[in-house]
Amino acid sequence: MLKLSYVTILIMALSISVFAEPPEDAIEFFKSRMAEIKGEVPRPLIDADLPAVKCGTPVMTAAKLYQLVGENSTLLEPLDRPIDLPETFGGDHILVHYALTGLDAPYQANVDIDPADGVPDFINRTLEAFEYIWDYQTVTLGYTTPPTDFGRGGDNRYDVYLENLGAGFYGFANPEDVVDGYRANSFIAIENDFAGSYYAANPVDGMKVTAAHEFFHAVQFGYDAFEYDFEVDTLPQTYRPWWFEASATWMEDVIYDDINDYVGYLPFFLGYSWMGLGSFSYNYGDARSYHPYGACLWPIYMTEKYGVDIVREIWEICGQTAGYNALYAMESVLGTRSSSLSDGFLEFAVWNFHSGNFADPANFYSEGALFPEVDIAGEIDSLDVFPMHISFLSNPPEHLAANYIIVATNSKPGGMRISFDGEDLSGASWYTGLIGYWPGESAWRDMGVGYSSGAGTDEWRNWDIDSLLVIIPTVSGLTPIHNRQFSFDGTVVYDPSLIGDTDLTKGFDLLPAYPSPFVITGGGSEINIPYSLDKRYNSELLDISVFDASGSPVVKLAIPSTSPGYHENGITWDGKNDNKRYVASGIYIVHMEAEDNSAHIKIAVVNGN
Ligand SMILES: [Ca+2]
Ligand SMILES: [Ca+2]
Ligand SMILES: [Ca+2]
Ligand SMILES: [Ca+2]
Ligand SMILES: [Zn+2]
Repeated sequence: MLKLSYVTILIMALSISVFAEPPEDAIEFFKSRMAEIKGEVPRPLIDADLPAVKCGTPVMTAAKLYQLVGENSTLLEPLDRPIDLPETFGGDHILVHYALTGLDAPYQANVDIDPADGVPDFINRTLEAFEYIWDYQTVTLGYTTPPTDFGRGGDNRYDVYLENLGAGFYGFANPEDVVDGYRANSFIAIENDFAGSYYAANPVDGMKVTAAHEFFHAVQFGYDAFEYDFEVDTLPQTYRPWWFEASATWMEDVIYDDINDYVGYLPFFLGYSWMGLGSFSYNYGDARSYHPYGACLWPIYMTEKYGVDIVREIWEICGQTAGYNALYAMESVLGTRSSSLSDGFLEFAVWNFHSGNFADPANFYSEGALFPEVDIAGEIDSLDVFPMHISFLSNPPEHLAANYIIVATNSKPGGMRISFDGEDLSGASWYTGLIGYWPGESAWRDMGVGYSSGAGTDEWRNWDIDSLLVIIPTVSGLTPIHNRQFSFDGTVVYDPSLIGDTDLTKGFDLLPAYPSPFVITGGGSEINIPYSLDKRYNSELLDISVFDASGSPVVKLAIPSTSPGYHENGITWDGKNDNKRYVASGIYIVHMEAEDNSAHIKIAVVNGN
């Protein structure tokens, strides 16, 4: 009866009126996958050069969902806690279960010198790591502690079981009881010795990244154990717990920055940039089975740009609503940082270009030099062939994905005119970026493709000061769209006359200011005017002034930084004129000028004093 009530709550919470009985073949699928993860049956062979599948949690959470919605008792036993692990060693929050002999015995089960306490040293290291991770995630980073397990495993401490898992699996977190409708307590099973794996020679490192990853799953279950995108009638094919995996992999590098296990999965993300952010697959060996780990770059981008708290804020919003609302949560937290899911995703796509040989650790990913490069969907390397079409690429982008089209400038003077026309999308939008790449000082901007038309034009002047122009169409939107690629058409035209800066809005630009209107309340209120700059203005003196509607000068403003690129933390104005008095309500013009260029923007001011 208890289980039934959980199911009822779950169904109400997820607002899904009809759950079909899971098909028998799907139940068998999950049973066999669970047996592979636990090493009870051999895993089907996949290419030995491919990285480990690593995490068994998605199978366990999907099996749990099936067991709940189908009330399927045949899935109960495979989901049970491990047995036959007689030894325990615990700390303040964690209890580690292990065996001294047999297949499950830990790495160097007979080594007990550091300290000589009757406990294998690998178990000492495991407990230390989990206690450190508990403190790091719940105290340092401020996440809520995993829900209590009601004394299971011996007491209320969180239980970790060392087991000989199947080849290529490092660990899993297993949700147990559903509490509050959609949260769950859990336990973790972790590989006992990492024999035969990438970490065979250094199992402590393998244990550490796995512990950071799996314990974050336990924390995630305390927010929403159902934070995945799925269609119950077509499980397992349509089950996509990508945000669980992306953020758990991100957590590995937050806690253990030097191990960099995530880098091994980036070829399946950066090398498949057309593949949607929400991709997931149970077909081990398929790029989509590794893609969710490589998707850790999305939270890495967000935290390197906005600080580590942003991921916790996303999970807090995920935890406010049962079921999958991660994209809305991202829209919300990026919105509080004057960005959005779409603007952030486009900037993320720009960051992803800056990897491998194009890395720029000062301005983009700090570890980008370790990364492989993005896949290039199209490359234009000759100035003789313009106008060049940029359509008919073999892999146009899926939802929340990007293409990269490179135009080599070959040091020829002039610039490019770009036109872009994306397929009309329902429930999604095209966001297209342009990068003028030069080592260490790329400039980029959103080319401003229309949200409804998906079309736009832009020009990139003086491109010979860049080595490459990169066109980056992305598809964004809050509603997941699967199994679809979105086509686009466009042309790139070389124009040697695009030199100098006759265009008044390019080269540098002022972007919409906020708050709008700017209500002067005194006491530190100010308006922020984001701006972008090409690198040619690096050392030039820019003159920025505010004028009133009649054209009379009001005050001069300072530019906070002349480094090339887009500056969200822009030019600020406190609403005072040259005489340190607040101006009257009205329309004002902010004007930015250099010797050869100018830009301006109107702002509405309300004097609320
Ligand atoms: Ca010891
Ligand atoms: Ca316990
Ligand atoms: Ca690192
Ligand atoms: Ca949720
Ligand atoms: Zn995982």
